[in-house]
Amino acid sequence: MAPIRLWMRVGGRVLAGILLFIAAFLLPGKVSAAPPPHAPQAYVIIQRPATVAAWGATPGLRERGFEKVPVPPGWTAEAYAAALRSRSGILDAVPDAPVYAARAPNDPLYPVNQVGYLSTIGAPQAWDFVTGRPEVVVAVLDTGADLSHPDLSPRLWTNPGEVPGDGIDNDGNGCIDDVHGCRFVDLTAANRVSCGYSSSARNGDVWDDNGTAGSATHSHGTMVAGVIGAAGNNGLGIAGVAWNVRLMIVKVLDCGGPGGSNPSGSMFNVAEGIDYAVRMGARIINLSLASAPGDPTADTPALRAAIEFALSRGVLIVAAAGNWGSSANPAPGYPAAYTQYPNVIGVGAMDPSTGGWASYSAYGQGIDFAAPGEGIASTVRTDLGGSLPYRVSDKGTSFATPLVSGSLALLASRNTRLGYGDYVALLADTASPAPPAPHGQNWAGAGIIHVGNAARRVPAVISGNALHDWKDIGPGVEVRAYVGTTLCGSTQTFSFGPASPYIVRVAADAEIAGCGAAGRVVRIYLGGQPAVPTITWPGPEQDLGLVDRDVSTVTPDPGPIVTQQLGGSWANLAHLEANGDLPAALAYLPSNWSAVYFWDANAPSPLGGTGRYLRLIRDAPDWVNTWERVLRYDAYWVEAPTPSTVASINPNPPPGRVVYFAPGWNNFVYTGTTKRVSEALQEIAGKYTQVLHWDNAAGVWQVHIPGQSRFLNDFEALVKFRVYWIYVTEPVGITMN
Ligand SMILES: [Ca+2]
Ligand SMILES: [Ca+2]
Ligand SMILES: [Ca+2]
Ligand SMILES: [Ca+2]
Repeated sequence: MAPIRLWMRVGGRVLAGILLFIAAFLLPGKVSAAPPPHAPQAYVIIQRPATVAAWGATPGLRERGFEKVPVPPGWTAEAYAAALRSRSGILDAVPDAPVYAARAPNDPLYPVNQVGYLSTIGAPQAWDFVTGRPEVVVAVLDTGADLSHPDLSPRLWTNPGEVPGDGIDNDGNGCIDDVHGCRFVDLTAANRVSCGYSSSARNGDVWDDNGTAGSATHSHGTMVAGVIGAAGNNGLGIAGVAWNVRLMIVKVLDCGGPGGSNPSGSMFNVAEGIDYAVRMGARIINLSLASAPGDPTADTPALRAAIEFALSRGVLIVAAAGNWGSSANPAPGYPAAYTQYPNVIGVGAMDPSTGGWASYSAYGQGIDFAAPGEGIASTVRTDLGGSLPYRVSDKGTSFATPLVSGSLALLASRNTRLGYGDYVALLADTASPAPPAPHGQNWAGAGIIHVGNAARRVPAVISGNALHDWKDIGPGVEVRAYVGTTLCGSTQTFSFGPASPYIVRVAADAEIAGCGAAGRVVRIYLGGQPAVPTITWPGPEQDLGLVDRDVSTVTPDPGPIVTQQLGGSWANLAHLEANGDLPAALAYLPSNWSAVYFWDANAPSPLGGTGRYLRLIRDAPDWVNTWERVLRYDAYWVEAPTPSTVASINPNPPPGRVVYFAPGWNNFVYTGTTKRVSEALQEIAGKYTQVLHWDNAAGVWQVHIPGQSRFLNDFEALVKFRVYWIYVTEPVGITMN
């Protein structure tokens, strides 16, 4: 559990309250040697009969008889409450219940400039579950970013295939020295003049050059990046929505001229930027930009191709509606305007002061969500000479859009294994309804996002191989996931090469009551049988995408009677009866046996070394027989001409029995719990080279070679009471547990 602060957040008053509290304790004067007062483990809330409140006054908690009393040492809160309930003069007594503050970051601008709109979208509640994972990469296609900004530089994506500063495109992706992202800005007559550009080179120069010192609008890309993913809880500036994801900086907009008011670019460069971001591993692409409203020339084949490529890779494109909602043509620009691409998410802005449509926000077809677009605080360029590299209030769909991107990045961090459509559906299912706007048209899609409710609802995805005794069980077997007695997900095994894996989606408690929550145990059933091991629902900051969780049903232990098969010729049996002299001790065998052999691994071999067969041949003269006494759990061979069965009392050997093996082949009855060979023989790992089991029904040896792919092994588990042969390279013992 991440540390949870036990104070209530009330705007900026938290700090003031704490300082006063500390000051009161630090008053000079008395120095006391008395021991510190007992700090109770818990409290009980009692209720006495009400006292009379002042006439006309509403009785408060005290007047209504409520009081909080500490639980004495040695008592549980429940027991103490029960004892108090039996006392006269106390109407009721119950243990006090804990409450938790939604996780608040310590960034100084957070409580002043961010808590309002970030609470509107439920970010503090989401942070109780997830603050972002570095493997989730969000590409910011914008004017670039200040790569040196202290709240951004720790969170930048880095291209592992690129050597910085050598002027070479080391990874051959078409972009030179693209360490944190790539620049797709073509030289034009206009930007040569306004920005001083001299080249269209594709390189890693993605520094934000939007605006000039003293200009009112600047740092567009640096701001957008900060809204998504500024480092949170680092005691510095602001917190992004997702504190720990990584930001890929792709520069597709120019400097915007000396005033910085109108950074611009070309739709083809945007398409290139999308293509680059998808190829380099971004899961979410933020576009706080748009074409002119409904501009048909912006709907280009290249843009469509880039979006379709992103769709094929499951990458989300989150695009601003535009800020012309009060103009003659209020339709969203491209790409937000697309309705045919489920991975393109159009974002409109709401005004937190009214809870409704922000009048500048474009509206109409293509809008999927709304988010606050007013009073947004973020990072700005450090090289423009401001006293703080932050702006505390800006507005526009440009800043509503990264709130949605950051929220999707949080959901993708909580479970990295869901599809893009799952993340969108989680936001849609939990969005707050948006009030209608005067124009009566779609400005908010599914509503105003609430990532706190969405994060609570993120399902787990559990995948692995479905096995019986850790051996493949084939496709088409029903897989069910239960938490307690609640069915939380189901699927079937499918065929994948020689394996039959499963991928099951398991609902969270917020979706199906009783299902997943931190620490709860998920049990998988295969074909109706419970499998092991069970899986614990991950806690905060852990990934709900759980891979390689192989689960296996196991052959149950035999009951009080063990039945063994006697084959048509030689059969390998375990002696489960008491120790005894031969042949009387084998009286339980069917009468048609002709010979029994026992491999004595410790006896001197007539050929030199140790290990030889001892024999007992029926009706042979005594001198022919070399085997005189049989011990419990010895495995031996029986020759019998017709199939029959042998029933013995199951002696249920206690766990902890140690069986010793000499170098070479050894024969043993496994009496531990049925489990993986590697696990059952963990004590002697590296000291055995083969395990064999004779399959009486098929008349073949089954072979297990440690370290070999399980698909090449004939068996993968040691099953209780089966007989095995093992080849060991040195004297060893195994404990049967
Ligand atoms: Ca490169
Ligand atoms: Ca390079
Ligand atoms: Ca920060
Ligand atoms: Ca859309």
